[in-house]
Formats: sequence, structure tokens, C-alpha cells
Amino acid sequence: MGNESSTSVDEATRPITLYARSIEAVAQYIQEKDIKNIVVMTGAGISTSAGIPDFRSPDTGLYANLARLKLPYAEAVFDISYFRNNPYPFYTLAHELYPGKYRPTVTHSFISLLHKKGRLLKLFTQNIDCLEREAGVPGDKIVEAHGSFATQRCIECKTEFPGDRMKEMIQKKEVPRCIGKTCTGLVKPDIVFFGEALPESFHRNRSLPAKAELVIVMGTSLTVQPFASLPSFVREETPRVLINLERVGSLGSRLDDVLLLGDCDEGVRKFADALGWRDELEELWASTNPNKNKKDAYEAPPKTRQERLDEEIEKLTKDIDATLKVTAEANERIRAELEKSATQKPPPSSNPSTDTPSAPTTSSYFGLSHVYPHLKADKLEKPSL
Ligand code: CNA
Repeated sequence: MGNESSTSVDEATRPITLYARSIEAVAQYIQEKDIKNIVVMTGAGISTSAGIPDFRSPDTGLYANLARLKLPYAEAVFDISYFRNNPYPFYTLAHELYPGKYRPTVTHSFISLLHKKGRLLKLFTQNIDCLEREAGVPGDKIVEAHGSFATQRCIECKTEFPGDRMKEMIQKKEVPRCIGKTCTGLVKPDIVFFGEALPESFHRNRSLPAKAELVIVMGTSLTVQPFASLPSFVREETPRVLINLERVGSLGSRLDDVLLLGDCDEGVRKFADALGWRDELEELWASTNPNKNKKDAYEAPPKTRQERLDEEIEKLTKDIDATLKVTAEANERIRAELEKSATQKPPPSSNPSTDTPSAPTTSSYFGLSHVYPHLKADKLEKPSL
């Protein structure tokens, strides 16, 4: 009787496809069944070891730190209506995240290795840092669900803005404006802000998870919809692997779910060990090192995750403070000039300065005391014209 019931419990928890709920069992499944249709789903957590903070990790995520700037709410930095009034927080962040500054992580190289082995059906990424491409995953294998920095356009008339000028503006921390003859609209990279539609490629490929033979979810909190529901489209008997610091979504609730809770880079190395691909993985990752051709290139010892994040957050906070200081100085100058001209000539009937391209206008500044809390109230008062 006792034996019968324990057998039925075993039956109830036994995976359908894998021999066990372990990464070794997943590796064996890939090799024995020659699995070629692997769908990978990723988020900001796969880039944190490259030095790019994620959004939601407590204390170290971008939101926790942007909150210090007293934005009305942290997500405002990616809110299209907020951007329209104040693009500066976004462009400060864009300067930080802009492609070309960071090296792909070993996790990006693992996805690239899946492709090289002919086993990657599609990568769905929420990231906007383009590190998958830099690691060698071809564009046609990637669905950038939240867009990317690859192209940009005017938010008013939709005229495309040249990539080289965009790069220049972001490097100089300036806000680009439309190049159209009559339009002075703000330019924004084609990354998806809250309240904007996802790219057509997301909808076109949305049925692929249901065709997958294996799904790997890495470095995402699975909180942003509709991306977050992709793992639920996977067939019940298809193994799903989660490599993440924490358990997310419904991962772990199915019989063929395998959880590797911890750092992504450690997780993919374990996965590669199980597949016998470790040397190839390390070689592929080494090829992404920008110093690889310098003979005596000094390789600093690897920093801990906490050290890397502390460093990055400190840099980002300094950057934002510097931008705010420049903005405040510019506004001080404008205010002084307005005061001067007020004593010299009568006030204009309208305010023509609301579209000035570099610093925020005096008028927009008045409404931003919540963003620039360190400025004294008297500096925020509207000068009488
Ligand atoms: P998120 O909500 O910040 O979640 C990140 C997840 O990754 C969390 O569950 C963390 O626990 C986990 N995590 C963090 N570091 C590691 C690590 N080293 N190893 C394993 N797990 C880790 O980010 P999501 O991607 O889920 O949210 C979607 C947003 C984030 C998208 O709109 C992105 O555009 C946006 N974003 C992108 C980047 C980027 O491009 N690198 C950076 C920051 C935010």
C-alpha cells in the first residue's frame, strides 16, 4: 500500500521528456535527440556582468537609482509622454547604454554558440544594448522585442535620423532634433517606450515558442507584457530551462522545467560543461575581447558581481548629476538673460523658446522642481518679465 502510493507520487512528478530535472538531462536530450529548434528568451540580467545595470534588482537596478532623482515614477524615463516634456533623463541613460561601450558576456557567447551549432531557432530579447549581435548572433535570428538603438526617428513626423549623427549627439550628451525642414520634433531611438506598440517582428514570430523543442529563459524578471507570456506558449512536454538569480513567472511549475538559480554566466558554463562545449564557449567568448590582438594586453582580475555593479551605479549617478549641473547652469544663464532683457524691453506676447534644442527652456524648467530637487526653490521661480 505504502509502496503503491510512493510509486504514484513518483509517476506524478516524473518529467515527460527528460530523464530527470537536471541540466545534465537537458544536455543529453539535446545530443541524443539532435535538438535543433531551441528558443532563447532573455532580459537585462544577461548583460549585468558586462557592466550594464538591470532595471529591477533591488538597490543595484537602474530603477532603484533613477528613483534618487525623484522622477515622478522610475519608469518615467521610458515613458513617451514624459520624454516629450523632458528627454534629458532618457538621454543620460542612453549615453550609458549606447552600443559599442560594452563587451558581450559569456552568456551572449553561449547563445552565439547555439547558433553556430545550428541549434538556435530564435532569440527573443528585451535588451536594447545589441550585445547579442556583437557576440555573433545574426540579425535574422534575433527578435528585439523592445526595439534597439540600431535606428531612430523624429517622434512627431517620423523622419529617420542618421545613425552617425545620433552616435555623435549621444556621445556629446546632446538631445537630437528632427532634420526635417519645418519640424523641430525630438528624435528618439526606435526602442519601445511604455505606451508604444511592439515591433512587427515580435508579432510575426510570436508563435515560434510553441514550435520549440527546448526553451531557455535567462536574466529576466518576466514582468513586462506581452514578452512575459512567451514561456506560457511553450508546449507542456517541451523542456524549459531557467537560468536566473531568482525564480520568475511560471518557470518551475511544469514537469520538464529545469531551474539553474544563480548567475547567468555560471549557469551557461555549467550547461556548456554538461554538453562538452566548454572549451569552444570560452574560445568564442575570448574572441569578443577587444584586446585580444594586443600581445601584452593587461587583463585585470575579474571583479565580483557586487564590485562591478557598485562601480557602474556610482558612474551612472555621477553622470546624471553632471548632466543636471550643466542643465542648471544653462538655465541660470537663461534666467539672468531674461531678467536683463526684461529691464530693457517689454515682454514678448508668446514664448518662442519652447523648442530650443540644447538645454531645457526656462518655461519647461519651472515645472521640473520634482526632477531637480537639489536646486533651490528661488531658482525655480518664474522671473517676472
Ligand atoms: P529586469 O526586470 O531588471 O530583470 C532582470 C532579471 O535578471 C531579474 O530577475 C534579476 O534577478 C536577474 N538578474 C540580474 N543579474 C543577473 C545575473 N548576473 N545572472 C542571472 N540573473 C540576473 O529586466 P527585464 O529584462 O526582465 O525587464 C525588461 C526591460 C529591461 C526591457 O524593456 C529592457 O529594455 C530593459 N533593460 C535593458 C537593458 C539592456 O539592454 N541591457 C538594461 C536595463 C533594462
